[in-house]
Amino acid sequence: MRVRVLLLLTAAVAIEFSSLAVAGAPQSASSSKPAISKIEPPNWWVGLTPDLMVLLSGHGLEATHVACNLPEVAVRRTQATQGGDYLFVWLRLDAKLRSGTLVCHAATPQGEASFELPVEKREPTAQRFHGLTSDDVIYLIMPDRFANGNPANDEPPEFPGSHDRTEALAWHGGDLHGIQDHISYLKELGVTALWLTPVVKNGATQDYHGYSAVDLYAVDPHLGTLDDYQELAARLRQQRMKLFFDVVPNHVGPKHPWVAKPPLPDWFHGTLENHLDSFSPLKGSFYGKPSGNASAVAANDPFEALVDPHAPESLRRNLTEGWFFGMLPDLNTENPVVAKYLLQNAMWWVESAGLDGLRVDTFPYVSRGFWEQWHAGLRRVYPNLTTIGEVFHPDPLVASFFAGGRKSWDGTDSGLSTVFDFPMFFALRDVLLHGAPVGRIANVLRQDELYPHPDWLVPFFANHDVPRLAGEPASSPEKVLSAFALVLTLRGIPEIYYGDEIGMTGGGDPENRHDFPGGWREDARNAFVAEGRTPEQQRIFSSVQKLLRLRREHDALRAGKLTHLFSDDDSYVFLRQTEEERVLVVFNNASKVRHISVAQAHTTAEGALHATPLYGDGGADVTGNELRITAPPESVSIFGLE
Ligand SMILES: [Ca+2]
Ligand SMILES: [Ca+2]
Repeated sequence: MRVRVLLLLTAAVAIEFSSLAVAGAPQSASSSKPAISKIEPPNWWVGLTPDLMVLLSGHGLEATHVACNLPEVAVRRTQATQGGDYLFVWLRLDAKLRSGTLVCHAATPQGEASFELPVEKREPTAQRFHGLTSDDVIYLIMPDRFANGNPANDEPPEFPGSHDRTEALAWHGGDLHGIQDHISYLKELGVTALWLTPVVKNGATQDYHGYSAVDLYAVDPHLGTLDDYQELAARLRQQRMKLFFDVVPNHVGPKHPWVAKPPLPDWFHGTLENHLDSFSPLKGSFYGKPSGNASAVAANDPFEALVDPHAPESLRRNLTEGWFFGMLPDLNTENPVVAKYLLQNAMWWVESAGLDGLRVDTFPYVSRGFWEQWHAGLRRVYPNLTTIGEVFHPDPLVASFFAGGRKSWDGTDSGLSTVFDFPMFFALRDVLLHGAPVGRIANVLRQDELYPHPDWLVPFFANHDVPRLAGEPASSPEKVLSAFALVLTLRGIPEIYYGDEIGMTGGGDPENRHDFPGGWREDARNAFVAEGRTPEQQRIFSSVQKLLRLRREHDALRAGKLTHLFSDDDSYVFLRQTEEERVLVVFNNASKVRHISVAQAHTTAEGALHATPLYGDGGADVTGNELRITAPPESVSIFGLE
């Protein structure tokens, strides 16, 4: 209950509340001269927000008086914490403020320290912050594993021993320059938007994945610099491609300096010594679920209790306040000061690089009240920004609960643009690899009604957290191509995972994160170019490229209404339709050829007299009364219907 009450308070009152909480904490008076070692954010922009909260790190910052040089900037209040090792400064930025460098002096009885905060003009916004549409296809890259554009940063001096390509869990040397060097490859493939796993600075030799931040305002030196990130974003924009930042408001890395010394006593949920574990206490039997997990890949945690209006708070708290894996420090997103820090941080990345969206990690593990406020703050400045939440769960009822666009029983609208279509992911994997009925696909689609914007769902068959599809024992190149064809023709904004377009193999993490062959100068083969691919790699690449081209050429595949024509244990036939065209997609999962007849009357195929093959080896004979379809084993075929 405390969480809900806090969030209902106005920001100003809530800040006072947190200051009261701090007043009671033991703090030793500092006698050292003031020193400032870090300022967050390091810069800001004119006209972005009417106020700004600055977090200074250093020493001797207690009993501080802060004054700044620009008359348009007022210091509203300050608060020193941790015996003067942190100082929060709340600034009001007058609308008359023009660009300049704010120089502030922090004076204490022991001396004086100063800090500078450049406040810049915003770049023209016309080409930035567009957000996604169904014209887009997202390509997920783990930057350490894609291409090494700058061998000089492979092992930054502050991280000795961190680089070793022979170690699956070490840094491999891929970087932002490497991605920039291969924009032409991505254009040739036909994807339009990049989602990079987190580029923020991480702290441990095994944190190549980026999800263990130690500095939320810096690019990891293995990957490059902020300039490199901004240059990559600009080069992508020139090519009309979009860029997504992977944001993790739920937690930071265990080595973040905050863990030993939090800026506020309740900066985290709990402490290093005493915290909850995100492991959900919810047992399957609570809701009468059969024991065992029939799905190919288990969900992160049962999120059912978060969705259930009748569940007791005790079933939810581990999930939203527990430390992820029991080890990742969980930010106290109910504290308005933490919430302000996280909102400003997200805005800083979006503004710094002109981003089109944010992929939001571990979405259910953060309270919905936080998301509502966070999204409201972002949308005030970036109304078109797309946010995609990770809700790792097979049930559309659970996944849809977290999508924004309407208030749920808790009176909260998460504000999230959309979610990854994990239910479709689970269905596709079960169908392709584990003999589940193909009808599972239609079963996921029939529940689209649950989502405020089903056309924005992000269908996918792989990401960095699950085994490569081509690496699964029951897989085959045909199954990989079926997965691509389905994901690229079903409704929504598809996401594909780097390297799947050449059939990269590998099991679970970290084997699903191998280096893209040819991304390193010393690689024997360069699969970024046709002559460097094996015949099998080239076959998959050409088919994916063709599917992406078809998607570009046919409005119906991007924006058309989807209707089922046929569905059973082995096959699914559906139609995508706009006012101008109809496109027929036929999926046969059986190991033998299939002949399917579909009566056209009272279906969206009514009136069609001809089918033009667009993709695949299937056949379709259209009589006007009946579609007579021949579907090869383990295949997808696509036809235009006239
Ligand atoms: Ca490098
Ligand atoms: Ca949390």
